[in-house]
Amino acid sequence: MRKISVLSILVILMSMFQSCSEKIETDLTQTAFIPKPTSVTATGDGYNLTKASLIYVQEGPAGLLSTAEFLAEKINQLTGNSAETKTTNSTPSKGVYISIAEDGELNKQGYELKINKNLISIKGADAAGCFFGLQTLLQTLPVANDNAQPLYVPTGTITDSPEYYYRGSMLDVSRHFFNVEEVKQYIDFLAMYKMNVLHLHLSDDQGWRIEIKSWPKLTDFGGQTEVGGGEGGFYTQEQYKELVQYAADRQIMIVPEIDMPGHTNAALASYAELNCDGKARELYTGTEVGFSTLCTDKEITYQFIDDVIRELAEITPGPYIHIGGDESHVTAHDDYVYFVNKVQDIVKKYDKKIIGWDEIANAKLIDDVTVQFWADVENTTMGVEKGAQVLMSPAARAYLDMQYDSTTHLGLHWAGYIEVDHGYDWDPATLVEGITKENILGIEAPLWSETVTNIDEVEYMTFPRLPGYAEIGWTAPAERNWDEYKTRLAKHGKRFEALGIDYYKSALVPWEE
Ligand code: TNX
Repeated sequence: MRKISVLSILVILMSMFQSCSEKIETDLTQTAFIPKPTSVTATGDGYNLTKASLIYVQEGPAGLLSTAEFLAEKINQLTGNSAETKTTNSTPSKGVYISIAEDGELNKQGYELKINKNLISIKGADAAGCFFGLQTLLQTLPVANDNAQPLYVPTGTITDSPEYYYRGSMLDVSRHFFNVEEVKQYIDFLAMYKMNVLHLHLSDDQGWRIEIKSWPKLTDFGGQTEVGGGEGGFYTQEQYKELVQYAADRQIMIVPEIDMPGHTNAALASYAELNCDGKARELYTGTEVGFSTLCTDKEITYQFIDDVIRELAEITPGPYIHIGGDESHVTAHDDYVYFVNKVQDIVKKYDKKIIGWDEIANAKLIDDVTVQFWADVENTTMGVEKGAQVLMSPAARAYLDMQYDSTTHLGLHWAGYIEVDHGYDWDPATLVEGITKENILGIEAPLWSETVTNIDEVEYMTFPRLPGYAEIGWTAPAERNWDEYKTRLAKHGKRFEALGIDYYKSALVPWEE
């Protein structure tokens, strides 16, 4: 009897000792931030997040409240608090404070995150900057806190801003359809790493995925299958708007793509009149490319495109519409050029800017066009000569559907294998001769989905490469090198696991046990 109680006292003492000695990280420079911030200085103390109960938002500027609410939700999840948000017109002395910097004080999309014992201040150049500052703050914390440990944020100051304006990823929802919940999950992944664009590849040979009210068969018929013969699907305009809002709350814009004149079999199957021979095509569930084309000399084709772009522009608040333009192998060159010229005018009429795959550089190119470099250097440099900006998505470096190595059970390898180091270790501004930083709008990592059928497979191809693309877009090349990056990435493995992300455990990364 006596023995047991001595033992239990001992156990209690030992566990007390253990929790007292639990090391609280107070050195902000030790956090494995991805993307790497411009500057981090530590002051060696800790802010007790468990005590955070009020998140103040500067009164006036738009777009801050969604960031505050996002933060409140995270804090409450982690600490069990019931932190609330509140607007104020003066800097508080305690809690968390989100505000906008003076004009010119910080670079666009940039922020200053200042943590001291009593106050966490997130000051953004704009609303986007505030959200990115919040993401940095979240990286100082675990993603989950199941045993409700007290949480401290190391004190210090971070100032930070991105190298490129546009940092994105593309999800091909046509070859395989991903539903609203899955797309939201993808948006969450982008948000964690300060990416600000989701490009949705909404139409291709295998399926049309966005409701167009004036051409209902596009989805009623053309949306009903996918690669392999599954049932496909589509987004109603209401669902698309829901995605746009969900993304916007995370400072992400959606760039919708309607691929044309090739990659259009789903439309050609839905409406016979879009074919030059007036005959509807069969639905297609294979993975060949380059066999379909809209009829470029029919009036109805341009009426169709006008309707599609008009409806899409109405539900897309972002400035861009992507017109595809790739691999139109069965469209005669002159017809292709004529077509792309006409489509640019239609997009412009609806006040949107154009992005297209690098082939569109063969057309005239109106003002403010962006060519997305994926394969052809000549096309891309021709685009630059015609005054276009470049979006960098080199297939051999940035395609998320490329296999990691020859043992990867998903994906393709026509552009080569992309191990995690190969995906990370390049500079958009020096990769292609003649294309320099001034020409580059940003970078995008596309995930084509011929072989990718569900969100677990999306995760496997995306992680751990996505954080690397986020860092390429955000961090200056002089501040990046693989050997240092891989040690930071290694610390994110636990975060992926806690989030249930099914990632590729590359042997090149020293993952922490
Ligand atoms: C090429 S990249 C394509 C897509 C395929 C992809 C597969 C581009 C503009 N076109 O149609 O899905 O390869 O990696």
